[in-house]
Amino acid sequence: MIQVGIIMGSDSDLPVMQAAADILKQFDIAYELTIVSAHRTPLRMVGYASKARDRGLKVIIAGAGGAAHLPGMIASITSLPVIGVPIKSSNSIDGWDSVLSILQMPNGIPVATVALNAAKNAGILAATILGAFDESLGHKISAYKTTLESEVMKNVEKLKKEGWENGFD
Ligand code: RP5
Repeated sequence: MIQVGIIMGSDSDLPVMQAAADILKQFDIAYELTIVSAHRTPLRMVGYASKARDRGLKVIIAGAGGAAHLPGMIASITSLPVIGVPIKSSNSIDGWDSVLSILQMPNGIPVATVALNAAKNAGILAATILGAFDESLGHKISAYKTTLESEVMKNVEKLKKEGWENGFD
């Protein structure tokens, strides 16, 4: 059963949003992915958000660039958690427009905003939300974090071998 809906304002967002799909796949979480534009397909946006919970989705990841109204508008309609991915798109002023549009939501309508282009983190956050209610998924997320730690510790050892004094261990 599909648990996560990944939506984006344009097909030009796909190269960034792909990372959310990739990490969800890694965690064996079923997802769907499509284009929903707040400005170009407003009725589709309302339909998607209104039906999401009844269709069985648990979390929505929404990415958009420029005047990025999609995540906030989806959050204004659905009772599901919405994770927003600001995208540095071709119409963006260095990504700031998108970051601020998604981040600075009014009281009452939160969007969990990740960093610019950080679709991978959006996927991890979606998995973490689902993992709060699913022990086996929770274990997978813990294991993933352990691999991150191991990678850093490998590099700590590598720097030591190269002769850098870390003064700690
Ligand atoms: C936003 O405008 C989309 O999310 C995309 O990031 C940006 C540019 O869209 P295109 O002109 O490439 O379709 O609504």
